[in-house]
Amino acid sequence: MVVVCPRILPGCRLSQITRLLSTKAASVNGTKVEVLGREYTGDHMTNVTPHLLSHIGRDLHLQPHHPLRHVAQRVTQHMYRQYLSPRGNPLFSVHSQLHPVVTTHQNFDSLLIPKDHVSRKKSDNFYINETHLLRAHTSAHQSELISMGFDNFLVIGDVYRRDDIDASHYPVFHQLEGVRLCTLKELYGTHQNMDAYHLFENGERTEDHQGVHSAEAARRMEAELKGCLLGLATSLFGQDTEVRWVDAYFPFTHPSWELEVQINGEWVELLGCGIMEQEILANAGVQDKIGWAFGLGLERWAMKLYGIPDIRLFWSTDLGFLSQFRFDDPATPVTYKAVSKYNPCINDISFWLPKDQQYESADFYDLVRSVGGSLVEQVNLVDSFTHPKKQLTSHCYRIVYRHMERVLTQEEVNDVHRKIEQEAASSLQVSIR
Ligand code: FA5
Ligand code: MG
Repeated sequence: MVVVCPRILPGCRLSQITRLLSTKAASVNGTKVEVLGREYTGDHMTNVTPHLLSHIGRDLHLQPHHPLRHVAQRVTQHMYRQYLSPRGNPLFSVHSQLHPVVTTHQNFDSLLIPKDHVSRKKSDNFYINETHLLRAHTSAHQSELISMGFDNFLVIGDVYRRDDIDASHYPVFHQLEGVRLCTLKELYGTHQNMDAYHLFENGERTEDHQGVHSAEAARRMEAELKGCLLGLATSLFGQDTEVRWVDAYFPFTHPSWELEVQINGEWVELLGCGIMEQEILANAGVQDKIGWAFGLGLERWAMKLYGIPDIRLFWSTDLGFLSQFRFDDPATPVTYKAVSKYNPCINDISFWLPKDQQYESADFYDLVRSVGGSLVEQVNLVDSFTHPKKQLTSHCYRIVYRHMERVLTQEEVNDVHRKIEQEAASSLQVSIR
């Protein structure tokens, strides 16, 4: 794999560019840019790099047991519980596999972002060409989904922004978007004199509401939106977690707010939200509804929830990181423990289980921890089979040895591994194979 040119720039020789990395999911080759089976022709706006494209297709939010997936599932479950149809089914649909390449119309125009707005700059986005870019936010899908007839939906996906790389910034992160449109009846329920209530009026735009919205309808929507999101924050972080609302501005919502939470003594933005600009709904063919929307960063929520200190860790393929999230119930409480920067030593151990005695894997895990102490990072059952004739079951465990502060020697590891074998044979009555 040869990476010769950091990005396609005018002045970068074609022969150089054509040797750029080609991955399964996305590649750039000359002026041809391929992303997840779609092909585009690059031009003067193209600034996607092979390194950036290598993130496409990782789909961290869809990977079983990945912390971002656990968080996405918890948000989804919260929304399912909050909003049920009269027949008891969840109202929200989930769209988590939408193609990450969108048009400038989707990412900006459909959201009323002015033509000269700073957020369109080439220096802030990853453009495929003049008309297409890697979505900079999941809001890019709002308009098309509303046009398709969806009233309550979530969009979950990877988003791309040109940014510095440090502990809290990475050019690829994940957002979860929520959109809810309500009719008058859905917002107010059924009252005797429904004529007294209305969603729309022909008034002045104020700090609190758009000119087309009645002040009361806007207030109700705000209360519902904030209630839903505060409920989400307390269900994930606990009742005592301090959060605060901050007034914000987005071209596609008014009024708008951000929700912040404290992480290590600093206020961190968890999401942006607001009452959707009515023009967006009208452009998508919706006349009789009012909408709210929010967009949250899954990494930010996961960092708070699990105490993960660095956004780059989400991309780690190190089992020391991933194994900490290997649980099926996304609500399992977990606090992340730092992974050593030293290389691991991996040793397997196989034994026959005792025939006439109770055996639990948990007993072996305890034994490994008590003999191996801080040298052991992980123990996992990797194979189990029963011999048909002998009627004996064999287990194979993989033990990952790694120290937080120093390199381990193979002899040191072998020594501990032998002790574990001896101890297991004598106290658990297993026969080492
Ligand atoms: C948006 O992207 C809006 N589309 C959100 C929105 C949706 C507002 C619907 C109103 C209605 P913003 O750029 O602030 O806004 O990002 C939203 C959230 O994504 C932030 O609150 C944060 O949680 C997360 N986020 C933003 N930038 C980063 C980053 N560089 N790294 C990690 N997470 C980020
Ligand atoms: Mg923001």
